[in-house]
Amino acid sequence: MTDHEQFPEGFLWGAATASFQIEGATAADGRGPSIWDTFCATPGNVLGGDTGEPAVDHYHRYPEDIALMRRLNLGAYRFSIAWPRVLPEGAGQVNQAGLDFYDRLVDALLEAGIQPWATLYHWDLPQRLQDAGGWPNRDTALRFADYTRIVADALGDRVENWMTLNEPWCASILSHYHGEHAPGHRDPVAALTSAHHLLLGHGLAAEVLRSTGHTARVGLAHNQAVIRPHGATAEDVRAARRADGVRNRIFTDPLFKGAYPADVIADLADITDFSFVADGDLATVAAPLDFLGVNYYMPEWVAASAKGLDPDAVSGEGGAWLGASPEEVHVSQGLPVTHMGWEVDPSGMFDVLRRLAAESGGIDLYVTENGCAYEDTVTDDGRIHDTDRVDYYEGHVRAALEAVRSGVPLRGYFAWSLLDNFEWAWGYSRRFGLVRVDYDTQERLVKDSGLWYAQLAREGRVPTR
Ligand code: GCO
Repeated sequence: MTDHEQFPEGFLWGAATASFQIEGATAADGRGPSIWDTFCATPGNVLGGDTGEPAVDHYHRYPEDIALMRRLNLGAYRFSIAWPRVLPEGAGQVNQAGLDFYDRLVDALLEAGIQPWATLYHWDLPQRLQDAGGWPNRDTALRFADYTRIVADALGDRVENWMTLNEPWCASILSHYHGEHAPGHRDPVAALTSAHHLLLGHGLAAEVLRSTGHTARVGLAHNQAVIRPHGATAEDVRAARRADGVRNRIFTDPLFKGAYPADVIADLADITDFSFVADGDLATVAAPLDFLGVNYYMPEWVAASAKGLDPDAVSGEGGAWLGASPEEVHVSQGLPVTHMGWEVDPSGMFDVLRRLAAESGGIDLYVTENGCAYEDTVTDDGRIHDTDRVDYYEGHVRAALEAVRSGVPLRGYFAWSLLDNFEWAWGYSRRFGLVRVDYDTQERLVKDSGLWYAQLAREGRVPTR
């Protein structure tokens, strides 16, 4: 047997989920409302009028779901904690029953031999904090640190690996500028202010996690975009630089260099003077991380203008990204797409890992999300032969292995997602699971991709097919 398909000893295989996407039980045991409950309640925001209820009822079915994780041979499970379960009002009175749910979950994971990897914020901000101004309000970062203290005190004796935030770009710019996610605003200043306050919240939470006296490895899960110029022209290269600035470097430069990038400050000068940055903030944000989580799905190509391009390939006219000039656009390359319409290109995974390994100064990297939605069908044999999803995973896992081979300190990989679930603005219409959920019965069924992944996780080598 050759070893060219083999991952290093100890490489961690996991799967990821997020509280609002799977838990359901939105009013159980004293949980308060989150901005996603509010967002879902407004017609037109979420496809089909879907809501977080009942999702996949993981709140009640977690023992069954942990049994599935065992079947998939997972070494780790990345989940998120719902802030409004712990603090229904966002601050103040702790809801012990909500905290107890995570206590039971962590105990059950450890008993099953699965490492719990906890994300503190995967977008379900307590509605009461939104009413007080949400992430554009600096106070939210301080409340996030308070919430972190409560969770770390309760779980820090058993949870070692913590991610403060999931995808700060989504929680700030996608939700406050593009309006696609809760709270659904379209205000560039609010978006940039939110981005800074999320980073500040991350830094403050990191300090809290490190002060508990328990072993805590602190990271965050960042969806670094892989931005490529569509053409080799100076204009397209410039468009790509601008997009990269506001998608990536506006987060990674504060984290790794303790400063906002000068070109981004200049590009955004008409929108903000960055006066939301207070003295000392950037030192807090830039405290060294123990690891970086990388969420990767697809690359993106950008062009300075749609002139001369196939109109069907072009999108985002009039404001493709925050700070874009109205002419700048995204351009699809005609590659195969997933059910999200996202182009499949595993070389983007290799590129993003190489780049972040260089920029993050040698800390451990983990792919904290990678996966795909396809339109699954249950065939007559009662199974789901999702070869498209297996192909996607195989291509990306190979790209991850290539990155490891090239010296990237990649230590693990989490598939998105364990279960089919609530895919945000797409509701339940997009299925990302290794395990299918029948939304009428809540029955779980391991897909072929799940069986493939179970073999990968057991053997630590890419399965032959
Ligand atoms: C994200 C989120 C997940 C999504 C997944 C698929 O990366 O956007 O972390 O919650 O469901 O990425 O879109």
